[in-house]
Amino acid sequence: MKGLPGATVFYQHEFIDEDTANRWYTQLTELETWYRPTLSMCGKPYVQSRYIASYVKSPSLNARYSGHSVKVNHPYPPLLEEIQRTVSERLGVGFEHVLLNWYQDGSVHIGKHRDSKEVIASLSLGAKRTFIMHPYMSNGEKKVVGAEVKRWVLGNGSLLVMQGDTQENWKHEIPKEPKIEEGRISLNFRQLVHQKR
Ligand SMILES: O=C(O)CCC(=O)C(=O)O
Repeated sequence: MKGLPGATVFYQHEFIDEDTANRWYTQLTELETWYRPTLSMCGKPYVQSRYIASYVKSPSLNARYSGHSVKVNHPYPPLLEEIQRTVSERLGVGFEHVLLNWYQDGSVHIGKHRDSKEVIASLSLGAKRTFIMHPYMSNGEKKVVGAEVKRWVLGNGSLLVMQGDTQENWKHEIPKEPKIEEGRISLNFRQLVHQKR
């Protein structure tokens, strides 16, 4: 992806075909493990607007985001095995963990944040949503000189890969888009997980 100095980001708009993306979206909404995570900010609990579900390949692994533990499930259901196999085979990268985010409509969002440094491959299913990358600021200065905010639309069946120094130098978000009535699920495959439970 051009225009993102200090980041290594790949984006493919039609990674999987629309029929498969729609079928996977509908089937994934039926998972029984969805829940809304609670983050604690300044000692107060905040229930997040999106539902998440998380699976690990090995029961000895766990996952944390923004310093918070995520409820992990094991084993992967067959559909998630199939989806992860498709992504891994096409990229030539194995993954140990998947975090699913379900944005039920455009009022559901995820704020600006950075993730851990491992390769993250993110498959989008359902409604198109805007993705925004913001230069990371440290002591009032951009970590990468000349970096500017970049936004584009993540399509149904698209794949986004972030790796290298991306998380060091950039934040990302999915902002609210109140006019969007349809839902979107993102599957975020990671190599993660080096902390034992
Ligand atoms: O839904 C997405 O595409 C982004 C998800 C994300 O940034 C995260 O789970 O940390």
